[in-house]
Amino acid sequence: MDEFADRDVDVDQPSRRNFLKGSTAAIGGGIVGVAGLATAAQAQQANNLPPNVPEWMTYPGDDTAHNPYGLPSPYEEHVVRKVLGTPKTYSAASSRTPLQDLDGIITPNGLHYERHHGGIPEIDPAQHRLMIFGLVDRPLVFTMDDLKRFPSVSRIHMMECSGNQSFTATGRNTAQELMGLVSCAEWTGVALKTVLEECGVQSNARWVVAEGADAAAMTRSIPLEKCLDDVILAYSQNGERIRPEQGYPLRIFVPGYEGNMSVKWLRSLQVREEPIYSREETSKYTDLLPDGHSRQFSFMMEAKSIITYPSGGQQLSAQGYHEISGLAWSGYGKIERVEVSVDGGETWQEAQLQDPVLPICLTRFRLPWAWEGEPVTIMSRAIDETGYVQPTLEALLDARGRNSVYHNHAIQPWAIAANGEVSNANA
Ligand SMILES: Nc1nc2c(c(=O)[nH]1)N[C@H]1C(S)=C(S)[C@@H](COP(=O)(O)O)O[C@H]1N2
Ligand SMILES: [Mo]
Repeated sequence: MDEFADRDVDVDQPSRRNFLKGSTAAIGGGIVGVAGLATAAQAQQANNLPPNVPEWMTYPGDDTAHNPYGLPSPYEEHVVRKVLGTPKTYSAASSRTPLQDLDGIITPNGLHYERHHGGIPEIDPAQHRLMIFGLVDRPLVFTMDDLKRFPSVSRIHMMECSGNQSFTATGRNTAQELMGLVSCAEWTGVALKTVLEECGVQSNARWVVAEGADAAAMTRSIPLEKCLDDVILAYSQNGERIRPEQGYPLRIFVPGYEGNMSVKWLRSLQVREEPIYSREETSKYTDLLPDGHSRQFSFMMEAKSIITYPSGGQQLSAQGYHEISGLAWSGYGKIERVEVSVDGGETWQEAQLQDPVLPICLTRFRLPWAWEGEPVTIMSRAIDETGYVQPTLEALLDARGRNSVYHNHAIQPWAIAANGEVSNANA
């Protein structure tokens, strides 16, 4: 296992001098107030604007329309997951989180990204079992009720597909299209360590093989050491039971590792001496290096970040003050620092990190910025608590060659045109 293979990527360390040079972000321009009413539609709506009493204050709200399970405002119906292209079948689809439309760090459950290889199975939790066998003293079969009787744990973690921002992607422009295969939720369940201890792991055991109860029978080998550390058998997501898309009623959640290790609809765990070398760890999810060897295994998700405002497909409405905002994360732990460049990578300024800053979790960053109306390229780079600096695409390609599909964690630059239009500067 060579988890550190790509951590030798050579990136310029930010210098103190560059910080000072870049930190001229005086907040100019002011915030634009309610402007003149330009269109007929706006003029019609003027009746609802101050100082008038808006129409919706003139009668009681319609409580017959009460939703037993609440939905967002109809005015937000554009904020949805998105499937790229026209997938042949939805069962082999991935759908992406609209990163550019979300605030904070938690992904609402209906917007968590999805990736499934054999569709979403409809599982009756009363008939679902988790079987643990192999190198254990007591092979056991657990019902969902059995698992809920164990002491529980809750942790907020991001999860990212190794195919996020894939090296082979073309024609993508928004944050959602480019990097929407990352999401973040509070996961609740039982520590795998607790359940494995109940079964009694034998001394020659090194790996745990997780299998899903979907038509793809997704199967991955996880190092035992990781399983005894922070892996969760999760049954809840942001407080409610895991959604069917996310693995109802049970998934294994492997913090910091590529998303495909977090097997959904978990039905069995086999404790072994060797990995099982499943389809997902031979024909897929390996990374071909220039010398013809493959990186095996490439579990870890590296430090990464993306500016979500302003980002591709958006338009700056005015010159002057804008808050640059985005997300950073690392499979190795906490985000230490995020730096933002508003001059195409010449100089870098330190962004503010919004609390909480949690390990293996999306971290929100912000930087006040005055746009003078000139064309600029903006970008962010994450530095995690190991000191690792998110590389440029060129540095990453130099280190890894051009055969890889997965694990692109390069800096994502956005080009802002003089008219305020924002687009993918790599396109
Ligand atoms: N059983 C099963 N588990 C699975 C998959 C699958 O197809 N079947 N897809 C994997 C992949 S590739 C990823 S990236 C994550 C996606 O999890 P999500 O759909 O909850 O976002 O689940 C992983 N677990
Ligand atoms: Mo994935």
